[in-house]
Amino acid sequence: MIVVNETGYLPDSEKIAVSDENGEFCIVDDNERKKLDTPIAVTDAGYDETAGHRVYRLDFSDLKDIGIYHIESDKGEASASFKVEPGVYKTLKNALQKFFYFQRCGMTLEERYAGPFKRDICHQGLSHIVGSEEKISIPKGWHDAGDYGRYVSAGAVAVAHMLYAYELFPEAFGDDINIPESGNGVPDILNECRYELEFLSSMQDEDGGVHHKVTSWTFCGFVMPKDDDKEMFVFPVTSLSTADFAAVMCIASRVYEPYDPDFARSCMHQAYLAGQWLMEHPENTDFHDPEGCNTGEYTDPFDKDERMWAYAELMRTDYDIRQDMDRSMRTAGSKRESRQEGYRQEFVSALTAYEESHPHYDGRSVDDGFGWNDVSSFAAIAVIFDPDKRSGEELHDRMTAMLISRADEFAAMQEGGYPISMKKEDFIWGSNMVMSNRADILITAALVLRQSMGADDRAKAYEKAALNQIHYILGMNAMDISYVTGFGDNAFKDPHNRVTISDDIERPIPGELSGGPCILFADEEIKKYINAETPAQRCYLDHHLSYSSNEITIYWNSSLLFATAYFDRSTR
Ligand code: G3I
Ligand code: 9MR
Ligand code: ZN
Repeated sequence: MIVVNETGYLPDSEKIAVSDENGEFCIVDDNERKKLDTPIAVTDAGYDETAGHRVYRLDFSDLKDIGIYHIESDKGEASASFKVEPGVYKTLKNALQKFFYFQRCGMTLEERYAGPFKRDICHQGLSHIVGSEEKISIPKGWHDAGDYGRYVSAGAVAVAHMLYAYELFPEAFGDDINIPESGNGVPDILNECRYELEFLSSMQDEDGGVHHKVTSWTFCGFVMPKDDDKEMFVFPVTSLSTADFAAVMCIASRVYEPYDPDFARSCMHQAYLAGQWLMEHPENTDFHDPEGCNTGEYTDPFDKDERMWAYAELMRTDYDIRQDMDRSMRTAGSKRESRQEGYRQEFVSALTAYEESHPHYDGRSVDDGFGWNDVSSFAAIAVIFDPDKRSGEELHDRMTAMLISRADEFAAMQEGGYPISMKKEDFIWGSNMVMSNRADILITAALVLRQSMGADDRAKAYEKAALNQIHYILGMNAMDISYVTGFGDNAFKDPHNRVTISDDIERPIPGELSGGPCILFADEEIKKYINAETPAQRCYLDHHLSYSSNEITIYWNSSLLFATAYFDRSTR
């Protein structure tokens, strides 16, 4: 077996493939149908416990010419084919983003945008507030995943991945990915996120608290969205959702300001209200499904990181919305200063609590802080990239150290076996997001090193490590599978996605990232195929019934979109 990134490699980047046996290897040019004499350096990287085989790393970085190739061995093995070209990740990037359009709730997907995946409008009814007689309208938003629920923490995290990517490297994002808003002069990433932000906005109560989720009481069957006629419920307010909401509304108020100041102002106002609610409710409200309800919980026994993120963003962004939007006015006003001091104190107390009881409750080797259950790295980004350094030097340095030390740990993990930053225990539900989040942290750390520390060599090493994570996801793994639909000779085909299961179209929607290998034995289907001896990387089943290893969801796609957009930022 020879495994490669089946999408391809950038001409000037390091190029690594993996073989499970030693031998002589050569590159074959698929167009010319001839063997090349480009050298391939083979290193024995030792036995990889997560893969269950010995790893031989094949370095073919000397291959720089644009083309389509594959690798062959003297033992008769052949890899999938791959491209080498400067814009090699562009189509992938756009498909990962277009995925969000396909997840839109409450909208007819028209053929001119959706092609064969056109579908009727869904979930138009009012939603019943749990514990009251009241019914309200909760419009728009993205279906979370293979189910049709809409969950605030999940949505906020997906939007954060996308809006931080946009803030950090805006040059990666165009206005032409063929969604209904394309060509309106606003980058499509902002158009897409706005669809979710308007949903989020409707989840806030008048007192600032934000409801946890809107879903049916139990998951619907394998039907198209329009045929899901179960009653929808709005579940209680939680501190987790309120904090995530506050943070993401702050980011929104910054990035939409040049395009739509009124919308930006209303995001800031809602963030402010959420912040007030958090201060008045210092306890974690957590969330558990009530009796008989089985839709996603997104439960989290620890909300200090969410609060830390909210206060970091409020400290950075808050301005007096009663004043004009003029930037010069923003810096005036003592009220804002005293509010900021309040946020700062709350931030420090949440950060201290976080540092003292570092959770690790989901069993991973190192937290990335870039997913729905730990958002600490988002807080780091909010502080580190604040051009006004409103947190002050000391906190700025502390958050920088947090981020860099995570990146260092991830980079160090790539020493032996597959060049990936993963240990066995990291292959939990959504392991491809763990993989991809670590790429995102490595990228963010590279940006910090370049921008403020001038440490170019270290930044390059982080970028190289981040690309290896992407190579794994796109095919360089022990399953010899690409975990993005439509990308690669061996792309997975049978996601746990109710739309795909019921749309009568043979192929899946392209650009969906699978959750990936999961060692938790968490669905009946995969239990038939894995046991305690199965190597972590192989605890995967390309079957729609295996929701613990083969579902798709918004915050997995957005995580990979972050990394992919970074490596495609100059070829828009
Ligand atoms: O808290 C335990 C910890 O004590 C233990 O050490 C560790 C290892 O077993 O597990 C920890 O909890 C895990 C939790 O994720 C936190 O990471 C659970 O086992 C694991 O089952 C849980 O998986 C989540 C899954 O929902 C089930 O709740 C996934 O992260 C989450 O992405 C997924 O989200 C679902 C939504 O609920 C519904 N919509 C689809 C979406 C994607 O599958
Ligand atoms: O489709 C559901 C998926 O979105 C969730 O991630 C998963 C775990 O909560 O549950 C799936 O729904 C299954 C349910 O939990 C049990 N009965 C079968 C459902 C469809 O496979
Ligand atoms: Zn819907």
